Amino acid sequence: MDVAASRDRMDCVRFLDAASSQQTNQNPKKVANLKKEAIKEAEKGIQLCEKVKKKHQSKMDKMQHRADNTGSVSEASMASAFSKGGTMSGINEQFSKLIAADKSGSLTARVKGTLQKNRPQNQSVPSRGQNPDSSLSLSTRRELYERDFPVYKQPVEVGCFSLDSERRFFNDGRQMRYYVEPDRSPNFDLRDGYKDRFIKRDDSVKEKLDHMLRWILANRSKLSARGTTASSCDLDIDFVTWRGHLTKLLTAPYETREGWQLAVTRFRGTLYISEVETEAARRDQENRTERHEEMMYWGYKFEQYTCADTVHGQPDPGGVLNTNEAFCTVVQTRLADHRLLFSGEVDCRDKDPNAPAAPACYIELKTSAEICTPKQRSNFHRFKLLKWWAQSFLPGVPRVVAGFRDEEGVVVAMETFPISKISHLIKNEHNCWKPTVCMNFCSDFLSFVKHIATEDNPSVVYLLSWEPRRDVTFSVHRDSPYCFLPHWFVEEMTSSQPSHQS
Ligand code: 0WD
Ligand code: CA
Repeated sequence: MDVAASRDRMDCVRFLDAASSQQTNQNPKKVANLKKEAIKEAEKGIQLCEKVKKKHQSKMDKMQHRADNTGSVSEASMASAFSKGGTMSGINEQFSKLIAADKSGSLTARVKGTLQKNRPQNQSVPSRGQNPDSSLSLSTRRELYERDFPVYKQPVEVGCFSLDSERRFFNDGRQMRYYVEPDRSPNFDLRDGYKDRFIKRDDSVKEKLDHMLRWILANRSKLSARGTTASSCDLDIDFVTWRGHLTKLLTAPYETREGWQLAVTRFRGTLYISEVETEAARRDQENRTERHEEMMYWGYKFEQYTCADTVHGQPDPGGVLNTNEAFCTVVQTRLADHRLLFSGEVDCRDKDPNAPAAPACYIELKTSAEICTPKQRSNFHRFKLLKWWAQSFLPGVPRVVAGFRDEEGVVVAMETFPISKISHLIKNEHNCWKPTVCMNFCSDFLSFVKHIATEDNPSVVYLLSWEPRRDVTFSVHRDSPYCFLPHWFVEEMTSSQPSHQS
C-alpha cells in the first residue's frame, strides 16, 4: 500500500485497503494473532539490532580514536558506516546471530542485503593519487545513522543567477518572482494552457554543473581562500553540486524505488558532484504516459497562478509558460566538516519589503493530490513530506506552500508547511523517517567521497552508484564520457587569477 501511495496510485491503495478490511472482518481472530506475532517478532528484531548497532558504533569510535592518534585526517573523518575489511568481522558475527535468531525469514532477507563483505585484514588506506580499493562500499541502512544531529550551519546565500526563456545564463536575479497569496480554495485549473501556451525545456540536453560553474567563474573572488599562499586561487570549498543531488542523498536511507549515479571529480582540492542519468530513469522518461506528462506541467502551472514578476505585480495565468526560465540561489554552508557550495532553483520570495534576507524570505511551491483518508494523510507524511523537507531544509528555505488538487487538476485547498514544523507533524507516524538519519547519511557519504576520490585531475571521474537495498559502490574512469568539468572551466581556473568584484 505504501508503495502504491508513493506512486500516487490511489486506485491500488483503495483496492488493497478494501482487501485488508475484508480479511479483518472475515477472520478477525487470525488477523489479530498474526498481527500480535508480527509485532513480537519485530520487537525482538529491534532489540537485537540495537545491540549490534551499539557494538558497531563503539568499534567505529575506537577506529576513529586510533586514526586521531596517528593523525590521518581521511581516516579520522571516516564515520560509522564504512564497510572495510578486518574491523567488520566482529559485526558480521553479530549480524549472523541476528539472522540466526530470526525465524520468519523476512528479516533475514533484509539484513542479508546489507551485510558487508568480508575483506582482508589490515586493508591500507589509499594515499593521494593511488587508486582506492573499489571493494569499499557504504551502507544506506537507516539504523546506522540514528545518532545525534550533525552540525549543519545556517546556509548563507552568496549569490544567485537566472536562466532566461532560452536557457541563457545571467549572473543576477532577473528571474526572481514574488508570491501572491491566493484564496484558501482557489479553484485554479492546472490543465489550462497545457496544449497551447506551454514551452517545455528540452530535457535531453544534459547541463550537468555548467550553470553553477559559470556562476563560480563570475564570482571566484568571493570563494577563494584568503591569504597569499600559492593555493590562493583555489576555492575554499570541499564540495560543489546541485541542491537536488544532495536531496537525493538525504532521502536515500528511505528510498525504495529509484537509485542514482553521481559522478565525482576532484579538481584543485574541490570535489565536484554531478548526477548521471541511470538506465532506469532514462527508460522511465521514455515511457511516460500522456497523463504523466501533463501532470508534470501542473506544478509549473501552479507557480504561474501564484507568482508575479514584480514586487507589486499580479500573476498572469493567461501568459505563456516557459520552463526554461529559472531563478537559482547559491548558498554556502557546512555539514559536519564538509564545506559545501550548492545551488537550487527557487520558486519565489515573500514580497514584503520587511521580510528577512535570503534564503529566509524564499518560498517553495508544491502541488499534491488532495488528502481524503487517514491512510492518504499518513502516506503524505511518510513520502511527500520527506522529499519536501529535505529539498527546502538544505538551502534554508523556511516554508513550502502547497496546493492540493483533485483528480481533474483543480486546486481545491491551500496549506503552508513551515519546514521547522514538519518533523513535529510526522512524530505520530509509526516508524517514520528521521531528519537526523538523512543528515548523518549525507555527511558519511561525503566523508566516503573524500576518502575514495583522491586523485586531483579534471579528467578522472569516480562514479558512485546506488540501488535501493544495496550499498553505495564506486568505480574509477579516466578520460571517459563521464567527464563533466568543461574545458572552459578547467582552463579559466588553471590559468588566471580571480578577477576582483565588489
Ligand atoms: O540535468 C540534470 N540532470 C539536472 C539539472 C538535474 C537537476 C537539476 N538540474 C538543473 C536545472 O538547471 C534546474 O534549473 O538544476 C536546476 C534546479 O536544480 P535543483 O534546485 O538542485 O533541483 P531540484 O531541487 O531537484 O528541483 C527544484 C526545481 C523543481 O521544482 P519541484 O517543485 O518540482 O521540486 O527545479 C525544477 C523543478 O521545477 N527542476 C528542473 N528544472 C530543469 N531541469 C530539473 C531539471 N532537470 N529538475 C528539477
Ligand atoms: Ca516547486
